[in-house]
Amino acid sequence: MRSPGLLLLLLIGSIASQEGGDCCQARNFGHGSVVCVCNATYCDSPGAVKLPPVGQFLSFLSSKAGSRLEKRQGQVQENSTGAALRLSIVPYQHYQKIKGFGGAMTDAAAINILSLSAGAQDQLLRQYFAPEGIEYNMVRVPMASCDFSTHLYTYTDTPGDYNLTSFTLEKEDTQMKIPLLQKAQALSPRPLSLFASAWSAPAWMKTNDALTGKGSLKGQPGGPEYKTWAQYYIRFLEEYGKYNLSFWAVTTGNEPTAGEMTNYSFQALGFTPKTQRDWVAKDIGPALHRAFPETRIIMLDDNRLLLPYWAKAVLSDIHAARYIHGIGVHWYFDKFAPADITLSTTHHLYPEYFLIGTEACAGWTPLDRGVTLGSWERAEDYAHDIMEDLNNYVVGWTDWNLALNPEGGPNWVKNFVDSTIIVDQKQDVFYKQPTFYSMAHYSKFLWEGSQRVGVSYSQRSSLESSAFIRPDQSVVLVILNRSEEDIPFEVWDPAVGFLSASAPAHSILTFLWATV
Ligand SMILES: *[C@@H]1O[C@H](CO)[C@@H](O)[C@H](O)[C@H]1NC(C)=O
Ligand SMILES: *[C@@H]1O[C@H](CO)[C@@H](O)[C@H](O)[C@H]1NC(C)=O
Ligand SMILES: *[C@@H]1O[C@H](CO)[C@@H](O)[C@H](O)[C@H]1NC(C)=O
Ligand SMILES: *[C@@H]1O[C@H](CO)[C@@H](O)[C@H](O)[C@H]1NC(C)=O
Ligand SMILES: *[C@@H]1O[C@H](CO)[C@@H](O)[C@H](O)[C@H]1NC(C)=O
Ligand SMILES: CC(=O)N[C@H]1CO[C@H](CO)[C@@H](O)[C@@H]1O
Repeated sequence: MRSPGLLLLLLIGSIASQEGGDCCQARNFGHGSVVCVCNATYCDSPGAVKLPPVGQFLSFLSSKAGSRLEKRQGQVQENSTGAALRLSIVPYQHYQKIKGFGGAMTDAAAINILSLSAGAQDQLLRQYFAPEGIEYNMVRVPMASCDFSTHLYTYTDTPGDYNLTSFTLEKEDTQMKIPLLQKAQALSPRPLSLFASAWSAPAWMKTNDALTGKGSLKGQPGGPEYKTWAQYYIRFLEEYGKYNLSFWAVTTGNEPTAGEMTNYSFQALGFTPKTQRDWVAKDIGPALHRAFPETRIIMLDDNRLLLPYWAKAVLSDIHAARYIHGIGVHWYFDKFAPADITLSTTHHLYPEYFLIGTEACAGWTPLDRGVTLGSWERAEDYAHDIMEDLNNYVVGWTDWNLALNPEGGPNWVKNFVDSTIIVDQKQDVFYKQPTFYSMAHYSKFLWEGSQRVGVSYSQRSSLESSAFIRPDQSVVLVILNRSEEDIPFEVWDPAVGFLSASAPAHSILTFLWATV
């Protein structure tokens, strides 16, 4: 018989691990901040967050100095703290509702995750999808190969197979991505919103007879190639459906400008705004509506600097617009495309279509290429871009590869980039990068259906912020300080009172409190 003392110890142990709060096993690689090291038996995790009673608030801090979702509980006060800077929540200013946050299950991500021991794989998936992790609810799934694959393939590489009789999923789907997606779904308390993006059509359907480089579908929208390409999407959804994986949305294709204007060294399929518009109106729109009426169509799936131009070209046509639900944006070149004149302008022109981030990664520019373990600069780039998007009507943000190796691959054209989780297979460990926590500050707290509200500043400040009311009426406030100084401030929510706070230099803070 077990002694009551041991039982009590076991109980306390299991409560502690469910509630998280385990410390980051920090490792400094000399790039500004630290990574958190996880293995088959240990990983720091924020735990399931319980909303404190009215009158108290929680704050979570991550910083360049090394804090990682460090939890504090505080008392809401009746009176102002006297701080010069006051951020007031303006609950009657209502903006967009949140869809969610996530990453992409590429071939490379699946290869890396599966290279770990079973225990470490489980830890990694829990970090993203379980209630004790950062609670991703969206996953982007490439249809067939992209640059983050080890070889070139589509699901119908038999020339002239317009009826798609040879359509088959690849082993990357059946043995890697699908089992991992099923595990992710099993860990998540809510249904995951999957969305699919294709990089290239089979070579035989294309003007350049290749998956890579500059080329588009042969013929015209409404013609055999465009029709078959729409049916290929339907076949993909049917095949994944056999594994109980249903898709919330499909995009009209990854980066259509890549195959149209540039000679990409990897998989691409060119569309102009006109061919995208007409393909939706004549082919994929009606075909998807017939076969999968619940599945959304997201147009663009390319850089926001193309807005509002592409939205106008596609959505001003009622035959295309009736089938489209949202506009997907990538974050590359965001510095040259101010959020207000791209995102907000598009929102005001087409308020009934949601805007959503469908791809972003660090380490993609020639001057700053690949993995940098522990970079806080990249964490700030993420946190800033997400906040800027959210403050300009974007409803969700999807990171690129869920996991990469220390080189930033595998990638068959050596287009290596960074990821929120870097897998070191040799040591059976994975590193959670600072960018992982940037995602966490939003993904863990902003449930689907949370609505952005106003924040008013008592004085000018470079402190960035975004506030939301969740479906249970609790408030989430995310604060980003990208500067060197610490200055105290207070938050005023007319519904509850004053919160005394301070954002350390180079930090991300999430506040959470109940109002009812
Ligand atoms: C896993 O990490 C924990 C915490 O750092 C450590 O105590 C343990 O020895 C590690 N396990 C292995 C197998 O390395
Ligand atoms: C808040 O301010 C009022 C008016 O100045 C004062 O009467 C009250 O005692 C203060 N409450 C607290 C908790 O300090
Ligand atoms: C495609 O299917 C149609 C109808 O079943 C058939 O008439 C046609 O011959 C098929 N084409 C090819 C290339 O197999
Ligand atoms: C799919 O789900 C159904 C019902 O939940 C279940 O009966 C079936 O076994 C599942 N199939 C697969 C392939 O997981
Ligand atoms: C595109 O690039 C490939 C090499 O990546 C090259 O072989 C080909 O000639 C280029 N085509 C054009 C039209 O520039
Ligand atoms: C809490 C706070 O506002 N901290 C700092 C954030 O960054 C700005 C910009 O330099 C500083 O002025 C603040 O003191």
